[in-house]
Amino acid sequence: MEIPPGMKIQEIVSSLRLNSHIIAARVDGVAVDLDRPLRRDCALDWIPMDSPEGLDILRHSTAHLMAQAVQGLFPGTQVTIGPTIEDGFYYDFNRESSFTPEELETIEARMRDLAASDLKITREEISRKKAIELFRSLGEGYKVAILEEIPDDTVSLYRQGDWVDLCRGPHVPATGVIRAFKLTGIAGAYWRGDERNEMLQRIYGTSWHSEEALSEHLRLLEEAKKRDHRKLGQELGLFMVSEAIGPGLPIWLPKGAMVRSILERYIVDLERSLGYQHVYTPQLARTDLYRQSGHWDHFKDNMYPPMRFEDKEELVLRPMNCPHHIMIYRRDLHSYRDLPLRLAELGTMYRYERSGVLSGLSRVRAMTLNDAHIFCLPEQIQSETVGVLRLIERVYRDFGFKDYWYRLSLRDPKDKSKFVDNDAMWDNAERYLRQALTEVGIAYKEATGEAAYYGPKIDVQLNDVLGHSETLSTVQLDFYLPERFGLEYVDKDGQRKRPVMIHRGVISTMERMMAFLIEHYAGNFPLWLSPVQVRLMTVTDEQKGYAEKVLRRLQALGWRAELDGRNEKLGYKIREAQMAKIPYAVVIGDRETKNQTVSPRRRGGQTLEPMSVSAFIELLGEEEVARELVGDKPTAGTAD
Ligand code: TSB
Ligand code: ZN
Repeated sequence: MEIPPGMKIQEIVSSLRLNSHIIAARVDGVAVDLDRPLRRDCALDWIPMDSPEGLDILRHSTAHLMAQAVQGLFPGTQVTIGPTIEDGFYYDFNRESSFTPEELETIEARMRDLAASDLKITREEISRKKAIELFRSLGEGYKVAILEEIPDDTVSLYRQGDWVDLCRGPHVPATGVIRAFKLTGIAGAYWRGDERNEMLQRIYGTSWHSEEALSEHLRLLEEAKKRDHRKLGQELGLFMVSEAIGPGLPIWLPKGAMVRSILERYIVDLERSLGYQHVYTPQLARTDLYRQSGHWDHFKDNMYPPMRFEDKEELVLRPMNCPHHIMIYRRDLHSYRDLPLRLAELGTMYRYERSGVLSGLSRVRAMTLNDAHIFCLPEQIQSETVGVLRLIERVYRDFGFKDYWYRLSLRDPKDKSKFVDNDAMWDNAERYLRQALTEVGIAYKEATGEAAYYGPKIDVQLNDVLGHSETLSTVQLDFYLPERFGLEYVDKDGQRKRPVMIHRGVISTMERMMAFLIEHYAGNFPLWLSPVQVRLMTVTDEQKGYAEKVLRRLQALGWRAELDGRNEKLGYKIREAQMAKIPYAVVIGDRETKNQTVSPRRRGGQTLEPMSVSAFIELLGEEEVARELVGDKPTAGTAD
């Protein structure tokens, strides 16, 4: 088709009868509005609404729609910024009072009206000076502040009806395109994210290309809310965070501590069986140790500041355990025959994470890592890396993790401050990791800029119900620290050579693992991980003697059992056990007492026939060994 100069992209869309899902276009790779006229030869691509880029534009336009509704409903409210985020958007407003849930509904209704009016969305370019005058006259001080920092002479405005915003765009052609949206939350946020600034009112929302996509997303949000480890951790008495102690410094309550100690025993036993040697090292070290390791140069932003005593020694809380293990390696002169040396530790460490990124147990400031450093010969790199990958796969099978993927995390060659500068070293290390992944037959995605400062890594990313992923396991290949600390071994030929280090974490930090487990099982821990495995319950006081006998027998065999002998209705006791997500509620009534049996009931609701105590113990034993969830719907389905 012949396109006369000046023809608008929208006209091309119409004349080609392209589907109405095209909401923007790319001209020579740059995303633009459909309203844009074409003036010269160019490459033209379509941006459909249901593509990632299309959804982003749609969400951005929905943020504008929301701001228009808010300013129409609440005059005097100032707009600040309104970006898109994963699956949605927010807009921060300056308003005296915070928004209420009822007001969100009113705003949503107004947005629907504005969408129904199908207001045309138009772009306008004006000088920065004019824009400053305009927003000043509208009383929008924040926009003026933003404009004053923009270096460009011209800026773009977007108008819909009588509402205007400063924006780069692009946007959908008209408000009528915005159909499937929902406002999802309210929060406070500081202007420019700085707590010294005033608090603004943030409204979150989500927007989709179809009603079906929206309702599926809302369903997943509900599911995620039910599984949220912060909520379940509180309800099930697993952990707490105390304002008085500090953010990011979680407290493990007795039940959570029980799960943790099971995890620790599990992984330590498994590692010992694979030739790892466990050690204990302190959580403090001289700052100089971290100067030598390079943490001070490359990881300082995540470190707590040093402590000094009488100007003598300067100590820091360690952000990683590697240098301590390196000192253990250096204690002896190693022969090639001693390698690989696999030093492991449940190593407690401290990282200064910004308060905005802290979340329950999954991102904290005080944490204990299932850490190990493998010191090996260059010719052992491949087999050691493969060994770790196989260990990860084995562990994931035991926990029933299925929704995960591998990421090869590489440095960003342009970022010389975050990654040590040695091209040959990085290329070499990368090659080894790729070979190991290939040997195990693992597919992976690459991610630039995600490496450790000392080397590339293989990260294992676990997805949550919303499809967001976070790193659990990691395998990192390091030629750098052995060099920094002058590590050596004596080779076959009598020559001293440099060993290589593999840093690895399998079940990650106890904190992050616990967060994952709570969400993965929706609080329904399988028998082997349950803090309380069995709760016996009497029907009346008359069965107490027998019930206590059964309790002692179970406990003597190491089962985590308790007795609910309260004077409450049986139905009530069963419900409570179910709320506490205990795998077995075992009823002991008259019949059971007479026949010396028990009547177990599984957490999912399944009632078993009365059986002898030995039969019940045997059943428990089999279930614990299998490690699988029995009588529950763990990963799929709903949380309750
Ligand atoms: C594996 N030196 C290596 C170690 O030898 C190291 O510390 N690597 S790390 O920095 O990647 O951290 C290891 C793991 O700890 C990460 O993969 C992640 O699962 C977990 N982790 C990192 N930061 C946090 C945090 N703030 N809260 C909870 N867990 C974290
Ligand atoms: Zn390490």
